[in-house]
Amino acid sequence: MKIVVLTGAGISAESGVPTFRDADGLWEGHRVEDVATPEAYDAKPSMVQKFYDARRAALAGVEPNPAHVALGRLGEVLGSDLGLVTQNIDDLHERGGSHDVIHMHGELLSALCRACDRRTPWHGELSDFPSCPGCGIPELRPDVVWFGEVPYQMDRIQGMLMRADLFVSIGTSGAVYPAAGFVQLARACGARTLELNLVPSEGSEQFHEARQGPAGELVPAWVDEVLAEL
Ligand code: BV8
Repeated sequence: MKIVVLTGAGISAESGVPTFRDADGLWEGHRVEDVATPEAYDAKPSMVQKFYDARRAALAGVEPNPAHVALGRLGEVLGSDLGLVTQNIDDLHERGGSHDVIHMHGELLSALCRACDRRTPWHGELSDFPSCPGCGIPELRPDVVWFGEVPYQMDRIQGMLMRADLFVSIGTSGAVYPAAGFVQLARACGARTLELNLVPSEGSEQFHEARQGPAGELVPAWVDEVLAEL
């Protein structure tokens, strides 16, 4: 049984990581277009770097919740038959026991050099514009996909969606593309589709089944169901 899971900010909410659209549209006091676009970075690099420095630092104070751990358990059993794609840039899936997580919007704990394109694991700050360990040029930016930029590993993700028997979307508002379109591709290719979310998302109608509730409760229960059927 091939399963593809897509997660969004809602799966990390119970760990204390703020979501994007639950806090009256502001994101840690910023409008998305002021901090998550290449134009914003070019216009105010320090402000954007500080926004990500704060989120990177906050990771040290949060823990995976039962939803992350349940998906880790599912991956232990299914191995490569589970594809885990996340829109989140935190490392809670990895710390919850998942392997080979596809971060389609990048990762907070990685820095991307605009001069040489190298990626470097990064746990500290970038707003002091350190030199790239690879080329020595101080052009390191957060290794995240901003609006208008191309999400990572799209070919791999689309191949997984076309082969999936089941597509499950967890904790995402269905507001951002191309992630919000995955359910359509999976369904068109014959997969059953399930949404697990606190409230019905913008795309709820496109799923065969939608369950509402906190991920910390819904995801472990769903994983138990799947494991019982194997
Ligand atoms: C691209 C990374 C081309 C950085 C992010 C007009 C129409 C349609 C599309 C567009 C358009 N104009 C422009 C576009 C494209 C644009 C887009 O979709 N814009 C939207 C706003 C209209 N997309 C892009 O630019 C993307 N690139 O399209 O390139 C392309 C396409 C295909 C192939 C090749 C090339 C790039 C988008 C990536 C932007 N980067 N983040 C960072 O994180 O700082 S997006 C950001 O918001 C997050 O990464 C996340 O992915 C995204 C969506 O947020 P969610 O994760 O869903 O979180 P949200 O707060 O919205 O919702 C939380 C949900 O959880 C809620 O439903 C809530 O009810 C639920 N919840 C809360 N608590 C719980 C819970 N559920 C369960 N349990 C709980 N406890």
